[in-house]
Amino acid sequence: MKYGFATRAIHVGQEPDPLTGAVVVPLYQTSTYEQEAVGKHRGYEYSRTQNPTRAAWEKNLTALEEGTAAFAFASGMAAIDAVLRLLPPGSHVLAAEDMYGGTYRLFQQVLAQTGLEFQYVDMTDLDTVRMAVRSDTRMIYAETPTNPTMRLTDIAAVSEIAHQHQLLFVVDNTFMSPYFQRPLTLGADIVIHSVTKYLGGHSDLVGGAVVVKDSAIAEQLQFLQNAVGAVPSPFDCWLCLRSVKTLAVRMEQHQKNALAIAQLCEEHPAVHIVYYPGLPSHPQHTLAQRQMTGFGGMLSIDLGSKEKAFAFIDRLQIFTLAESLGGVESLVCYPVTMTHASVPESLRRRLGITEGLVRLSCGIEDTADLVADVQQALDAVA
Ligand code: P1T
Repeated sequence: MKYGFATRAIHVGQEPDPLTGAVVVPLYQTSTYEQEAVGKHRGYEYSRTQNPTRAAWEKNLTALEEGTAAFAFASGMAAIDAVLRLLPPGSHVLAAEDMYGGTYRLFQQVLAQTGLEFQYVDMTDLDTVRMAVRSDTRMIYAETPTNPTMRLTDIAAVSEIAHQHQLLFVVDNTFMSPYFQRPLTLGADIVIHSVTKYLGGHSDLVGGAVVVKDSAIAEQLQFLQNAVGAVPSPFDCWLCLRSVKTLAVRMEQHQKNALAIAQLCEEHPAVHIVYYPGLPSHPQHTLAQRQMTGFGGMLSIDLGSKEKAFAFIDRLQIFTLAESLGGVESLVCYPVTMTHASVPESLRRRLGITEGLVRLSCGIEDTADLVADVQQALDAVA
Protein backbone atom coordinates (compact mmCIF):
# COMPACT_ATOMS: atom_id res chain seq x y z
CA MET A 1 0.00 0.00 0.00
CA LYS A 2 2.58 2.52 -1.19
CA TYR A 3 0.17 5.26 -2.25
CA GLY A 4 -2.54 7.20 -0.47
CA PHE A 5 -6.27 6.53 -0.89
CA ALA A 6 -7.05 9.08 -3.62
CA THR A 7 -4.02 8.02 -5.67
CA ARG A 8 -5.07 4.37 -5.42
CA ALA A 9 -8.65 5.26 -6.37
CA ILE A 10 -7.47 7.02 -9.52
CA HIS A 11 -4.72 4.64 -10.61
CA VAL A 12 -5.03 1.05 -9.36
CA GLY A 13 -6.56 -1.10 -12.09
CA GLN A 14 -6.84 2.12 -14.10
CA GLU A 15 -3.41 2.09 -15.76
CA PRO A 16 -3.27 3.33 -19.39
CA ASP A 17 -4.46 0.69 -21.86
CA PRO A 18 -1.40 -1.30 -23.06
CA LEU A 19 -2.88 -1.71 -26.55
CA THR A 20 -3.63 1.95 -27.40
CA GLY A 21 -2.40 4.09 -24.52
CA ALA A 22 -5.96 5.24 -23.73
CA VAL A 23 -5.80 6.77 -20.24
CA VAL A 24 -9.28 5.52 -19.41
CA VAL A 25 -9.96 1.80 -19.03
CA PRO A 26 -11.80 0.70 -22.21
CA LEU A 27 -15.40 -0.44 -21.97
CA TYR A 28 -15.31 -4.08 -23.09
CA GLN A 29 -19.00 -4.31 -23.86
CA THR A 30 -18.82 -7.90 -25.04
CA SER A 31 -20.42 -11.11 -23.89
CA THR A 32 -17.82 -13.46 -25.35
CA TYR A 33 -14.28 -13.76 -26.73
CA GLU A 34 -12.69 -15.43 -29.73
CA GLN A 35 -10.82 -18.67 -29.08
CA GLU A 36 -8.01 -19.44 -31.55
CA ALA A 37 -8.58 -23.15 -31.13
CA VAL A 38 -10.75 -25.11 -28.73
CA GLY A 39 -9.61 -24.19 -25.24
CA LYS A 40 -6.93 -21.80 -26.56
CA HIS A 41 -7.85 -18.26 -25.49
CA ARG A 42 -6.37 -15.12 -23.93
CA GLY A 43 -7.73 -15.59 -20.43
CA TYR A 44 -11.26 -14.52 -21.34
CA GLU A 45 -13.98 -16.97 -22.37
CA TYR A 46 -17.36 -15.51 -21.42
CA SER A 47 -18.31 -12.27 -19.66
CA ARG A 48 -20.23 -13.82 -16.79
CA THR A 49 -16.93 -15.46 -15.86
CA GLN A 50 -14.40 -12.74 -16.78
CA ASN A 51 -14.56 -9.28 -18.29
CA PRO A 52 -11.58 -6.89 -18.48
CA THR A 53 -13.59 -3.80 -17.43
CA ARG A 54 -15.01 -5.68 -14.44
CA ALA A 55 -11.54 -7.01 -13.60
CA ALA A 56 -10.19 -3.44 -13.51
CA TRP A 57 -13.00 -2.38 -11.16
CA GLU A 58 -12.41 -5.38 -8.89
CA LYS A 59 -8.68 -4.66 -8.75
CA ASN A 60 -9.41 -1.07 -7.79
CA LEU A 61 -11.85 -2.10 -5.05
CA THR A 62 -9.32 -4.58 -3.65
CA ALA A 63 -6.80 -1.76 -3.26
CA LEU A 64 -9.31 0.63 -1.67
CA GLU A 65 -10.44 -1.84 1.00
CA GLU A 66 -6.88 -3.21 1.47
CA GLY A 67 -8.04 -6.76 0.74
CA THR A 68 -6.62 -9.46 -1.49
CA ALA A 69 -9.58 -9.95 -3.86
CA ALA A 70 -12.85 -8.25 -4.75
CA PHE A 71 -15.94 -9.45 -6.58
CA ALA A 72 -18.45 -7.19 -8.30
CA PHE A 73 -22.15 -8.04 -8.22
CA ALA A 74 -25.27 -6.73 -9.89
CA SER A 75 -26.60 -5.23 -6.64
CA GLY A 76 -25.80 -4.98 -2.97
CA MET A 77 -28.42 -7.66 -2.30
CA ALA A 78 -26.73 -10.03 -4.77
CA ALA A 79 -23.41 -9.44 -2.98
CA ILE A 80 -24.96 -10.23 0.42
CA ASP A 81 -26.65 -13.33 -1.00
CA ALA A 82 -23.32 -14.61 -2.39
CA VAL A 83 -21.61 -14.18 0.98
CA LEU A 84 -24.34 -16.09 2.82
CA ARG A 85 -23.99 -18.93 0.27
CA LEU A 86 -20.54 -19.58 1.72
CA LEU A 87 -22.30 -21.27 4.65
CA PRO A 88 -23.49 -24.88 4.73
CA PRO A 89 -27.19 -25.51 5.52
CA GLY A 90 -27.82 -25.71 9.24
CA SER A 91 -25.49 -22.82 10.02
CA HIS A 92 -26.44 -20.32 12.68
CA VAL A 93 -25.77 -16.67 11.85
CA LEU A 94 -25.58 -13.89 14.41
CA ALA A 95 -26.86 -10.82 12.64
CA ALA A 96 -27.23 -7.26 13.82
CA GLU A 97 -30.83 -6.42 14.72
CA ASP A 98 -30.25 -3.02 13.17
CA MET A 99 -29.73 -3.27 9.38
CA TYR A 100 -31.09 -2.17 6.02
CA GLY A 101 -34.63 -3.56 5.74
CA GLY A 102 -33.82 -5.42 2.52
CA THR A 103 -31.05 -7.36 4.25
CA TYR A 104 -33.46 -8.40 6.98
CA ARG A 105 -35.98 -9.44 4.30
CA LEU A 106 -33.35 -11.51 2.44
CA PHE A 107 -32.33 -13.27 5.65
CA GLN A 108 -35.87 -13.92 6.96
CA GLN A 109 -37.92 -14.46 3.82
CA VAL A 110 -35.37 -16.09 1.50
CA LEU A 111 -32.29 -17.51 3.21
CA ALA A 112 -34.05 -18.82 6.34
CA GLN A 113 -36.00 -21.10 3.94
CA THR A 114 -32.70 -22.64 2.75
CA GLY A 115 -31.63 -24.00 6.12
CA LEU A 116 -29.80 -21.02 7.62
CA GLU A 117 -30.85 -19.82 11.05
CA PHE A 118 -30.62 -16.13 11.85
CA GLN A 119 -30.51 -14.68 15.33
CA TYR A 120 -30.67 -10.91 15.66
CA VAL A 121 -28.64 -9.29 18.40
CA ASP A 122 -27.68 -5.85 19.58
CA MET A 123 -24.18 -5.61 18.06
CA THR A 124 -23.38 -2.55 20.15
CA ASP A 125 -23.33 -4.80 23.24
CA LEU A 126 -20.26 -7.07 23.15
CA ASP A 127 -21.44 -9.28 26.03
CA THR A 128 -24.67 -10.01 24.18
CA VAL A 129 -22.67 -10.98 21.09
CA ARG A 130 -20.31 -13.18 23.13
CA MET A 131 -23.17 -14.97 24.88
CA ALA A 132 -25.13 -15.59 21.69
CA VAL A 133 -22.37 -17.62 19.98
CA ARG A 134 -23.40 -21.31 19.70
CA SER A 135 -21.56 -24.42 18.58
CA ASP A 136 -23.28 -24.22 15.18
CA THR A 137 -22.66 -20.49 14.69
CA ARG A 138 -20.63 -19.86 11.53
CA MET A 139 -20.89 -16.13 10.88
CA ILE A 140 -21.37 -12.75 12.52
CA TYR A 141 -22.97 -10.18 10.23
CA ALA A 142 -23.11 -6.45 10.92
CA GLU A 143 -23.63 -3.11 9.27
CA THR A 144 -21.73 -0.18 10.75
CA PRO A 145 -22.92 2.50 11.01
CA THR A 146 -26.41 1.09 10.72
CA ASN A 147 -29.12 2.19 8.35
CA PRO A 148 -30.87 4.45 9.45
CA THR A 149 -30.08 5.02 13.14
CA MET A 150 -26.30 5.22 12.79
CA ARG A 151 -25.38 2.76 15.53
CA LEU A 152 -21.83 1.39 15.46
CA THR A 153 -20.37 -2.07 15.86
CA ASP A 154 -16.87 -2.20 17.37
CA ILE A 155 -15.20 -3.93 14.42
CA ALA A 156 -11.95 -4.88 16.21
CA ALA A 157 -13.76 -6.23 19.30
CA VAL A 158 -16.32 -8.28 17.35
CA SER A 159 -13.54 -9.59 15.06
CA GLU A 160 -11.80 -10.88 18.16
CA ILE A 161 -14.96 -12.66 19.38
CA ALA A 162 -15.50 -14.11 15.89
CA HIS A 163 -11.97 -15.42 15.62
CA GLN A 164 -11.98 -16.97 19.08
CA HIS A 165 -14.75 -19.21 17.74
CA GLN A 166 -13.48 -19.57 14.13
CA LEU A 167 -16.43 -17.58 12.76
CA LEU A 168 -16.45 -15.35 9.71
CA PHE A 169 -17.08 -11.70 10.51
CA VAL A 170 -18.84 -9.79 7.73
CA VAL A 171 -19.20 -6.01 7.69
CA ASP A 172 -21.49 -4.04 5.38
CA ASN A 173 -19.39 -0.91 4.85
CA THR A 174 -21.85 0.89 2.57
CA PHE A 175 -22.43 3.95 4.79
CA MET A 176 -18.77 4.88 5.29
CA SER A 177 -17.30 3.71 1.97
CA PRO A 178 -13.67 2.56 2.08
CA TYR A 179 -12.65 6.23 2.27
CA PHE A 180 -13.75 6.58 5.90
CA GLN A 181 -13.57 2.97 7.16
CA ARG A 182 -11.65 -0.16 6.17
CA PRO A 183 -13.01 -3.09 8.18
CA LEU A 184 -10.51 -5.64 6.82
CA THR A 185 -7.69 -3.68 8.44
CA LEU A 186 -9.55 -3.85 11.78
CA GLY A 187 -9.98 -7.64 11.69
CA ALA A 188 -13.13 -8.29 9.65
CA ASP A 189 -12.97 -11.14 7.12
CA ILE A 190 -15.39 -9.92 4.49
CA VAL A 191 -16.59 -6.45 3.46
CA ILE A 192 -19.80 -5.85 1.56
CA HIS A 193 -20.90 -2.77 -0.34
CA SER A 194 -24.03 -1.58 -1.97
CA VAL A 195 -22.04 0.04 -4.80
CA THR A 196 -25.29 1.80 -5.70
CA LYS A 197 -24.44 4.26 -2.92
CA TYR A 198 -21.15 6.17 -2.39
CA LEU A 199 -18.95 4.05 -4.66
CA GLY A 200 -21.28 4.61 -7.62
CA GLY A 201 -22.01 8.01 -6.18
CA HIS A 202 -24.26 9.51 -8.86
CA SER A 203 -27.59 7.64 -8.45
CA ASP A 204 -27.24 6.21 -11.94
CA LEU A 205 -26.45 2.54 -11.33
CA VAL A 206 -27.25 -0.42 -9.07
CA GLY A 207 -24.32 -2.57 -7.99
CA GLY A 208 -22.72 -4.54 -5.20
CA ALA A 209 -19.31 -5.77 -4.14
CA VAL A 210 -17.58 -8.18 -1.79
CA VAL A 211 -13.96 -7.73 -0.71
CA VAL A 212 -12.02 -10.40 1.18
CA LYS A 213 -8.60 -11.18 2.65
CA ASP A 214 -8.46 -14.98 2.68
CA SER A 215 -7.58 -16.77 -0.58
CA ALA A 216 -9.77 -19.82 0.13
CA ILE A 217 -12.82 -17.57 0.64
CA ALA A 218 -11.86 -15.66 -2.49
CA GLU A 219 -11.84 -18.89 -4.47
CA GLN A 220 -15.32 -19.84 -3.21
CA LEU A 221 -16.70 -16.38 -4.02
CA GLN A 222 -15.23 -16.46 -7.49
CA PHE A 223 -16.96 -19.79 -8.02
CA LEU A 224 -20.28 -18.41 -6.70
CA GLN A 225 -20.02 -15.21 -8.75
CA ASN A 226 -19.76 -17.28 -11.93
CA ALA A 227 -22.03 -20.17 -10.94
CA VAL A 228 -24.92 -17.98 -9.70
CA GLY A 229 -24.18 -15.24 -12.21
CA ALA A 230 -25.46 -12.04 -10.56
CA VAL A 231 -22.74 -9.97 -12.23
CA PRO A 232 -22.84 -6.28 -13.21
CA SER A 233 -22.68 -5.21 -16.84
CA PRO A 234 -19.34 -4.03 -18.25
CA PHE A 235 -20.88 -0.57 -18.63
CA ASP A 236 -21.83 -0.37 -14.95
CA CYS A 237 -18.27 -1.41 -14.03
CA TRP A 238 -16.96 1.30 -16.34
CA LEU A 239 -19.21 3.86 -14.60
CA CYS A 240 -17.84 2.68 -11.24
CA LEU A 241 -14.24 3.14 -12.45
CA ARG A 242 -15.15 6.68 -13.44
CA SER A 243 -17.03 7.40 -10.19
CA VAL A 244 -14.41 6.06 -7.82
CA LYS A 245 -11.82 8.56 -9.03
CA THR A 246 -13.72 11.29 -7.17
CA LEU A 247 -14.69 9.23 -4.11
CA ALA A 248 -12.22 10.97 -1.79
CA VAL A 249 -13.31 14.51 -2.67
CA ARG A 250 -16.98 13.57 -2.67
CA MET A 251 -16.80 11.95 0.77
CA GLU A 252 -15.18 15.05 2.25
CA GLN A 253 -18.01 17.25 0.97
CA HIS A 254 -20.73 14.75 1.97
CA GLN A 255 -19.29 14.82 5.47
CA LYS A 256 -18.92 18.60 5.63
CA ASN A 257 -22.59 18.99 4.68
CA ALA A 258 -23.84 16.28 7.04
CA LEU A 259 -21.93 17.70 9.99
CA ALA A 260 -23.27 21.22 9.38
CA ILE A 261 -26.84 19.89 9.16
CA ALA A 262 -26.39 17.66 12.22
CA GLN A 263 -25.18 20.66 14.22
CA LEU A 264 -28.15 22.72 13.07
CA CYS A 265 -30.57 19.92 13.97
CA GLU A 266 -29.06 19.47 17.40
CA GLU A 267 -29.82 23.12 18.21
CA HIS A 268 -33.27 23.23 16.61
CA PRO A 269 -36.35 22.90 18.86
CA ALA A 270 -38.29 20.89 16.25
CA VAL A 271 -35.78 18.02 16.43
CA HIS A 272 -36.16 15.47 19.24
CA ILE A 273 -33.16 13.26 18.40
CA VAL A 274 -30.24 13.55 15.97
CA TYR A 275 -28.42 10.40 14.90
CA TYR A 276 -24.97 11.34 13.55
CA PRO A 277 -21.72 9.71 14.77
CA GLY A 278 -19.77 12.92 14.19
CA LEU A 279 -21.56 14.71 17.02
CA PRO A 280 -19.89 14.47 20.43
CA SER A 281 -23.40 13.75 21.80
CA HIS A 282 -23.60 10.49 19.79
CA PRO A 283 -23.31 7.69 22.39
CA GLN A 284 -20.55 6.00 20.37
CA HIS A 285 -18.65 9.09 19.23
CA THR A 286 -15.38 7.82 20.76
CA LEU A 287 -15.67 4.50 18.95
CA ALA A 288 -16.46 6.41 15.75
CA GLN A 289 -13.27 8.43 16.15
CA ARG A 290 -11.30 5.25 16.79
CA GLN A 291 -12.44 3.06 13.91
CA MET A 292 -13.45 5.57 11.26
CA THR A 293 -11.43 8.40 9.70
CA GLY A 294 -14.59 10.49 9.23
CA PHE A 295 -18.30 10.34 9.93
CA GLY A 296 -19.89 10.27 6.50
CA GLY A 297 -22.81 11.98 4.84
CA MET A 298 -25.79 10.20 6.42
CA LEU A 299 -27.88 11.34 9.35
CA SER A 300 -31.35 10.72 10.72
CA ILE A 301 -33.56 12.96 12.81
CA ASP A 302 -36.63 12.25 14.87
CA LEU A 303 -39.28 14.96 14.66
CA GLY A 304 -41.67 13.32 17.11
CA SER A 305 -44.61 12.47 14.87
CA LYS A 306 -45.61 11.33 11.42
CA GLU A 307 -47.36 14.63 10.75
CA LYS A 308 -44.22 16.63 11.53
CA ALA A 309 -42.02 14.24 9.54
CA PHE A 310 -44.31 14.52 6.50
CA ALA A 311 -44.55 18.30 6.81
CA PHE A 312 -40.75 18.58 7.02
CA ILE A 313 -40.25 16.36 3.96
CA ASP A 314 -42.85 18.34 2.07
CA ARG A 315 -41.16 21.67 2.81
CA LEU A 316 -37.68 20.63 1.66
CA GLN A 317 -36.69 22.24 -1.64
CA ILE A 318 -33.26 20.76 -2.49
CA PHE A 319 -33.56 17.30 -0.89
CA THR A 320 -35.47 14.92 -3.16
CA LEU A 321 -37.80 12.36 -1.57
CA ALA A 322 -36.41 9.02 -2.76
CA GLU A 323 -35.00 5.70 -1.60
CA SER A 324 -31.24 5.19 -1.80
CA LEU A 325 -28.37 7.36 -0.63
CA GLY A 326 -24.78 8.30 -1.32
CA GLY A 327 -25.32 10.23 -4.55
CA VAL A 328 -24.09 13.73 -5.30
CA GLU A 329 -27.64 15.04 -4.90
CA SER A 330 -29.25 15.25 -1.47
CA LEU A 331 -32.06 12.80 -0.77
CA VAL A 332 -34.59 12.45 2.03
CA CYS A 333 -36.29 9.20 2.97
CA TYR A 334 -39.01 8.07 5.36
CA PRO A 335 -37.65 4.73 6.69
CA VAL A 336 -40.89 3.36 8.22
CA THR A 337 -42.63 2.97 4.87
CA MET A 338 -39.67 3.15 2.49
CA THR A 339 -36.38 1.39 3.36
CA HIS A 340 -37.51 -0.43 6.51
CA ALA A 341 -41.07 -1.50 5.66
CA SER A 342 -39.95 -5.18 5.83
CA VAL A 343 -38.84 -4.86 9.46
CA PRO A 344 -41.57 -5.84 11.98
CA GLU A 345 -43.11 -2.88 13.79
CA SER A 346 -42.05 -4.07 17.26
CA LEU A 347 -38.41 -4.31 16.18
CA ARG A 348 -38.61 -0.97 14.37
CA ARG A 349 -39.93 0.70 17.50
CA ARG A 350 -37.15 -0.79 19.64
CA LEU A 351 -34.51 0.42 17.18
CA GLY A 352 -35.87 3.96 17.11
CA ILE A 353 -37.30 3.68 13.58
CA THR A 354 -40.36 5.65 14.60
CA GLU A 355 -43.09 7.46 12.68
CA GLY A 356 -41.21 10.70 13.33
CA LEU A 357 -37.92 9.48 11.86
CA VAL A 358 -36.54 11.06 8.70
CA ARG A 359 -33.26 10.04 7.03
CA LEU A 360 -31.11 12.53 5.16
CA SER A 361 -28.47 11.63 2.60
CA CYS A 362 -26.48 14.83 2.32
CA GLY A 363 -25.19 15.38 -1.19
CA ILE A 364 -22.29 17.55 -2.28
CA GLU A 365 -24.21 20.76 -3.03
CA ASP A 366 -23.14 24.04 -1.37
CA THR A 367 -23.22 23.66 2.40
CA ALA A 368 -25.00 26.99 2.91
CA ASP A 369 -27.80 26.01 0.54
CA LEU A 370 -28.44 22.66 2.26
CA VAL A 371 -28.33 24.20 5.73
CA ALA A 372 -30.77 26.93 4.68
CA ASP A 373 -33.09 24.35 3.16
CA VAL A 374 -33.18 22.21 6.31
CA GLN A 375 -33.50 25.31 8.49
CA GLN A 376 -36.58 26.64 6.68
CA ALA A 377 -38.24 23.19 6.67
CA LEU A 378 -37.58 22.74 10.40
CA ASP A 379 -38.81 26.26 11.19
CA ALA A 380 -42.07 25.39 9.43
CA VAL A 381 -42.73 22.38 11.67
CA ALA A 382 -41.45 23.84 14.97
O1 P1T B 1 -29.89 -1.68 -3.18
P1 P1T B 1 -28.74 -2.61 -3.28
O2 P1T B 1 -27.62 -2.10 -4.14
O3 P1T B 1 -29.14 -4.00 -3.64
O4 P1T B 1 -28.07 -2.68 -1.83
C1 P1T B 1 -28.74 -3.13 -0.70
C2 P1T B 1 -28.19 -2.47 0.54
C3 P1T B 1 -27.22 -3.13 1.28
N1 P1T B 1 -26.69 -2.60 2.39
C4 P1T B 1 -27.04 -1.37 2.81
C5 P1T B 1 -26.43 -0.80 4.04
C6 P1T B 1 -28.00 -0.64 2.10
O5 P1T B 1 -28.33 0.58 2.55
C7 P1T B 1 -28.59 -1.20 0.93
C8 P1T B 1 -29.63 -0.48 0.14
N2 P1T B 1 -30.21 0.61 0.79
C9 P1T B 1 -31.16 1.43 0.26
C10 P1T B 1 -31.70 1.25 -0.96
C11 P1T B 1 -31.60 2.54 1.14
O6 P1T B 1 -32.26 3.49 0.67
O7 P1T B 1 -31.26 2.49 2.32
